[in-house]
Amino acid sequence: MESKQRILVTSALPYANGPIHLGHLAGAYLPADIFVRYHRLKGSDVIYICGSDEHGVPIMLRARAEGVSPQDIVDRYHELNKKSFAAFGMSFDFYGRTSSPVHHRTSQDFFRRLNEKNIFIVKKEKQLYDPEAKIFLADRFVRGTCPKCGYEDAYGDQCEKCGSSLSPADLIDPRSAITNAEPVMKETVHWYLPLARFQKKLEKWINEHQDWKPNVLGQIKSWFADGLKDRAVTRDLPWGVSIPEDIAREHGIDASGKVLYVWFDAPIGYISATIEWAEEKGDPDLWKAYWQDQSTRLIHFIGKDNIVFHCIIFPAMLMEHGDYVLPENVPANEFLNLEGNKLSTSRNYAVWLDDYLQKFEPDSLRYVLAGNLPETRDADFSWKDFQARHNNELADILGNFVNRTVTFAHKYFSGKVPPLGELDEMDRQLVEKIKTYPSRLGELIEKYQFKNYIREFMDLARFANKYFNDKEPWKTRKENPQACATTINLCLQTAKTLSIVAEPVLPFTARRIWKMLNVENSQTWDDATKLTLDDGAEIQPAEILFTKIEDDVIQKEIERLQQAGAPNEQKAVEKKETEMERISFDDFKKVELRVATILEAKKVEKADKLLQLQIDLGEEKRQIVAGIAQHYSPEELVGKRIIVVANLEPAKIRGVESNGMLLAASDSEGNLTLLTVDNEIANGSKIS
Ligand code: B3M
Ligand code: ZN
Repeated sequence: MESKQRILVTSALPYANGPIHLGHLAGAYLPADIFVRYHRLKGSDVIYICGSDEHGVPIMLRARAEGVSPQDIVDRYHELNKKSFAAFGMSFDFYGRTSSPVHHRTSQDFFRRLNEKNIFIVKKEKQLYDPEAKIFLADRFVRGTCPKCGYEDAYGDQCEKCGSSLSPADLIDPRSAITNAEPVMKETVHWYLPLARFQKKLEKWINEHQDWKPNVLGQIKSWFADGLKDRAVTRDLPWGVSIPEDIAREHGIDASGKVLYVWFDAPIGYISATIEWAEEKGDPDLWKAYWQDQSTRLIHFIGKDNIVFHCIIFPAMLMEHGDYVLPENVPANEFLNLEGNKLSTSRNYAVWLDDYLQKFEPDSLRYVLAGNLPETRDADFSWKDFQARHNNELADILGNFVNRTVTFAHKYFSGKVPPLGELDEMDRQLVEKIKTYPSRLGELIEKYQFKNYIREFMDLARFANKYFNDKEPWKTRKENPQACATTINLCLQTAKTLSIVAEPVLPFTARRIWKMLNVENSQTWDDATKLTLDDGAEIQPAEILFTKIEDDVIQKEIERLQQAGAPNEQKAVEKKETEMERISFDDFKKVELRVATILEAKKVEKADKLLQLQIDLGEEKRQIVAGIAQHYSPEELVGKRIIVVANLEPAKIRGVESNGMLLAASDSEGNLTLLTVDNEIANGSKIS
C-alpha cells in the first residue's frame, strides 16, 4: 500500500516565561489543533509538534526579578502551560522543551553543520557591557531611547512603541536593565547568518508560495524591500545553548559564556521535539521520515510577530543545512485584541487560559475564538460576544437539537434508533446535506479558513434544528408513526454527522455526543457523510451539552479587566469650541472617504517620518504616502484596515507619488492612532 503523504504541523513554541492567554490561542494554537484534528479524522499521517521556548533574555530578567534561576522559571511555566494546553484540548503529539539535552545537542549539531559549510560570517566587534553586573547587554538587557520615535524605554532588540527592530548599539543614552549602570563598550566575537547573501534565493522560494496569506506575503515583501541584513546568531549570555566547545576553541574563547541566539535555537526546537517524539515511539529514526523527506507537508502555525523568523531566517537555516524540508505554508494570524484594547501581559490586561478553565468549558472558548480568528486582520474578543455565541449558538442550536433528538428517541422509541422508512423531499434535503457538508467544511479547513468553517458548521446545525421543527415529530408520532420514525432516525444520523465535523473545534462535545450515540472513538470524517447508525441500535440517555452563561458571571469578568485597566487608554482630547472652524454640510459632502486595506508598507528613502503604502481600495490598488513612520513599523501595518480620503488631488511627497490620504487621530502628547473599521466590510466601501 503506497505510504500516505506525511503532514508535519508545528505551533510557535511559547516562551516558558508566563501563562498562556487568549492571544496565544487565537494566533498559533487553536487553528493548528483544528487543522490537525481534521487530518486525523481524515486518516492522514499527521503529527503535531510544539513545546516550551526556554531561552532568551526575558526569562533571565524574570529570574533575576524573582531571585530564582532561569531553570526555576521555565520549569514552572513549562508544566503550567503543558497542563493548560491539555485541558484546552490541544492535541500535540509531543510537547518538548528547549532546555532539554536532546535540544541542546540538536541545536549544536545544526550550528556545527553550518559552521563546517562556512556559512557564517564571524565578526570581532565591540558590544555594550555592564561593568557592575559583568555581563554583556544583549537584547532586553539594555534599555534606552528609540532612535526612530524617541520612546525612552525601548529595548535593545525592539521598540515596543513604534515596533521597530533595533540592536543595542542603536539606542540613545543606553542603560543596563540589570543595574541601570551606564554601559561601556567591550570587544567580543559573534557568528552572523549572512541573510543579505541569501536574499535572492529566499525571494525565489517565496515567489513559489504566492498562495500564502496576503498579510504574510506583504510583511515578507516589506522585509525584502528594506534589504535583508546579516543577523547575529550568538550572544554573550550565561543561559542558553552553548556554542559547541570545539568551535569556541577554534576562536580561543570560552564556550560557556557564549550561547546561540534564542531565535536561532528555538525553531530547531521543532526538530528536537520530533526527535524526542520518535524516541518515545520506540523508533528513534522515525523523525527523519518527516523532517528529511521532501514530500512532507511542513506547516508552521504562528502569530504575525514571528513571520520573519519562520519565513526568512529559519528557512535560510534549513536551506543552508541542506538535509531538511522547507515549510509548505506559514498561515500566520494577526493579533487578537481584548474588549477593543491591546492585550497587555505586564498590566494583567489579558484572559489567562488557566484562569478561564477554572470557570468555563474549553469547548465554548474554542468555538467562540475559532469563529472570530484574526485570520487576515486583527480581531477583538469581548465577554458579551462570548456569552452570546455560547448561549445562542452552542446551547440554543447545537445543544438543543441533540438533546431533543435523543430525548425523543428515549421517550417514544425506547432508546433505540427508529427504523428508516420512505424519504420525502425534506428528508432527502437533509440526507443531501449529510452527504455534502463534510467535504465543504474540510475544504475550508484545508484553506485555513477556520471562521468560515465555524459559520458553515453552525449553518448545518441550524438546518437540522429547522428540520426537526418543520417535521413536527410530536404530531406525526400519533398521525404517521412511520414518518416520525424516519424523522428521528435522520435526526440521530445528523447528530452523529454534526459531532464528527465538530470534533476539530469541539473535541469534548463531540465525544459526549459519540457516547450518547454509542459510537465512541471509531469515527472518521468519511463516516460523517453516511447514515451509519443501524435501525434498532441502542443509544444512551440525553445529557445537556451546554448550560447557559448568566449575565452576572460575564459581568464579573468584564469588571476584572476594567480593574486591570486597558493599556494606554486614549484620553479624549477636548477641543475647545472656539478653536473649531465650522464648515457647511455641502463642503463636507465633497470629501470622499472610503475603506481600504494596506497590502504593503515600506520606508521612504531619507525621510524618517514617511511610509510608502500600497493599498487595496476595492476596484483599484493605489499608492499613498503617510507621515506615520514614527508611530507604526511597516510590518505591523500590513493587513490593517484604514479610512482614506479617496478624491484628494494626487501629490508628489519627497519624490514619491501619493494618490490619497489616510485618516489618523493624534493627541497633544504626540500619540497617533489610525482610524479603522470595527466590522468586516469590503474595501472601497464609502463612509457617509
Ligand atoms: N517563543 C514566541 C513568541 O515570539 C516564540 C516563538 C518561538 S517558535 C520557534 O511569542
Ligand atoms: Zn520607537
